Amino acid sequence: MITFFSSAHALHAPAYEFFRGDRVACFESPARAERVLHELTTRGHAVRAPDVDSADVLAQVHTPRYLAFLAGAWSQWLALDPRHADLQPFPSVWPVRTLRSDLEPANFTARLGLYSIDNGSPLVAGTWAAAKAGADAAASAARLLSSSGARSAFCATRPPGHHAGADFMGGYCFLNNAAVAAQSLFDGGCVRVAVLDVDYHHGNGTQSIFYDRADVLFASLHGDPRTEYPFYLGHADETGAGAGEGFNLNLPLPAGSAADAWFAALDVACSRIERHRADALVVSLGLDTYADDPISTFALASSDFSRLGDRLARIGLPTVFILEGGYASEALGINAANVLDAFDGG
Ligand code: SP5
Ligand code: ZN
Repeated sequence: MITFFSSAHALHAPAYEFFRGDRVACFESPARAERVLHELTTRGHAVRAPDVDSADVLAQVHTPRYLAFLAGAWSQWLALDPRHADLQPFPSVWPVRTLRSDLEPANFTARLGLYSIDNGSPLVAGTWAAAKAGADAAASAARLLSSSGARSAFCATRPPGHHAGADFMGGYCFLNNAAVAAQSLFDGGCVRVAVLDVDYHHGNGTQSIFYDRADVLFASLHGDPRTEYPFYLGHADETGAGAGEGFNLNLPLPAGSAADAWFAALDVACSRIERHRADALVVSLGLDTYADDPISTFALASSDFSRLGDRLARIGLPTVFILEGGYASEALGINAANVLDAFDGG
């Protein structure tokens, strides 16, 4: 399986995030992608740079004003004060219920809040370039499947994407790479696509982007949002809206769930995907379900990621894998490669 990787990911290297009021080192770090790349090349996987410009498909997935804000955010931050070069901007105010989100404030921090769901997504000078390279990788993987008949491709992307919606960032995510891959697959001739999100956290951004569509089935297994991030979406009663009713499947699992429960839920998701009769599958491959993940509570072992790859191969669809979360950096490469190698062998 071909891996798409851009060294531009390293341009997104924030220095800190917040945890309970304290500054802590970022869980989402450049080392993650480097570990994955190292393990894949050690195992003989072929690696390519992205070769498709995702600008057109990004405009189908995200709003024009959000894309414009994200692309210009760092230079606007610097324009406020040159000393901002060493500081990360964070939102401090948000347009929640009763406040207006249709108007873009002139104030930078107010605009950052308008386009953010949390203060947990640090933005730096290279964020846009890194995120854009990730979206280019997703578009490149989709085109490879559509044009060459390849059965699968992997995007070793960071920052991740599945918490980013049409007009917001959050959860370390800026551009929704899985949505870019799914939308690109339609442009390549697919009529129905399924997105399976196996990250520990619910893929609120991907769900919201496709919530009213019947041609994209979104299925997700994740920590129950009553206790786990992103808290405000991911419940079982979210089944789709309008034409998309019945095309959204959430399988929340209690924090602390063991592998047996997780694989039972995976089977439910895979069966639903098989009924969708999709032309292709996008997998949001978060690896933060691993037992040693520092911010998550599921208990998958490295061998369980091979079992995941086996099960996904049995669906029998052309598949784009997109790296999402996973913060136990030492094991991240092994866990990702276990999924991909089992899929290839299946
Ligand atoms: C893509 C992805 O996996 N995003 C996850 C975003 C999670 N944001 C909340 C992080 C909270 C960190 N809590 C630290 C707990 C340390 N014990
Ligand atoms: Zn996650």
